Amino acid sequence: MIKLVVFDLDGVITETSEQHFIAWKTLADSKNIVIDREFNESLKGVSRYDSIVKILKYGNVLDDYSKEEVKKLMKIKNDNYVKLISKFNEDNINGGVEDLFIYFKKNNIKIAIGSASRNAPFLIKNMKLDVYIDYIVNPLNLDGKPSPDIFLDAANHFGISPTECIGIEDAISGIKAINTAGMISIGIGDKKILKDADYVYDSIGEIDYKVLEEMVK
Ligand code: B16
Ligand code: MG
Repeated sequence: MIKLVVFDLDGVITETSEQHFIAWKTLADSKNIVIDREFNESLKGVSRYDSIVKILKYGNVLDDYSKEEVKKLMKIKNDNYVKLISKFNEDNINGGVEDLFIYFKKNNIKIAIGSASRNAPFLIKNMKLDVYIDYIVNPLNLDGKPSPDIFLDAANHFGISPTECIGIEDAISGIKAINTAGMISIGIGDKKILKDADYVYDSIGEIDYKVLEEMVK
C-alpha cells in the first residue's frame, strides 16, 4: 500500500527548464561558451554545482576557474534565475497537479517534494501549493540524482519504507534515483527516453487514476 508520493518539481509540477536555460546561457555566453537547448537537456535534474561543472567542462575551461570563482558563477546564474521565476504563480502549475494532490490527500497519502532545486520552497509557496505539501527535501547536503538520496531522505523523514512510496520524475537521472531507492517510478515524458520507469505518461495530467487506485488500496 502506498503511503508517500515524492514529486520532482521542474518538468513535473511546473516548467522552469526554460528559465534555467536562459540563466545558464546568459552566463555561458559571457564566458564565450556556446550552449543550446539540446545541451540544456543534459542539465535537467542536475544540481547547480554539477551544472556549472558540466558547462565549464563543455567549454574546456574548467581548470581555469578556482572553487571561489565557480561559486561566484553559480551565484550570478542563480540571481538571474530567481529574477526570471519571480512572477511564478498558480498559472504556472501543470494541469492535473492539484487534482492529484487532492486525490492523495483524500487517501491519507503524504506528499513530498524531491527536487534538486534549492529554489523549490520559493516556487511551491508562490504557486500556493504549500497547503498540500508535507515535506520538501533540502538537497543541499545530499548526493544529486541519479543517487537515490533525495528520494530516500523523503521516505526516511516519515519513517516509511521505500517500497510504500511512488516517485514521479521527468528526467532519466531522476527515474534512476527512484528505481535505486526501491520506489515505484512514474515517468513524465517520452516513453523511449524514460524506458526504465515502471509507468510513463506524456504529461502529469494523463496519469491513470485506475492504476493509482490499485496502488493506494
Ligand atoms: P537550483 P528538478 C532541477 O530541478 C532542474 O531540473 C535543474 O535544471 C537545476 O539545475 C536543479 O534543479 C537545481 O536548481 O539551481 O534552483 O538549485 O527537476 O530536480 O526539480
Ligand atoms: Mg525534473
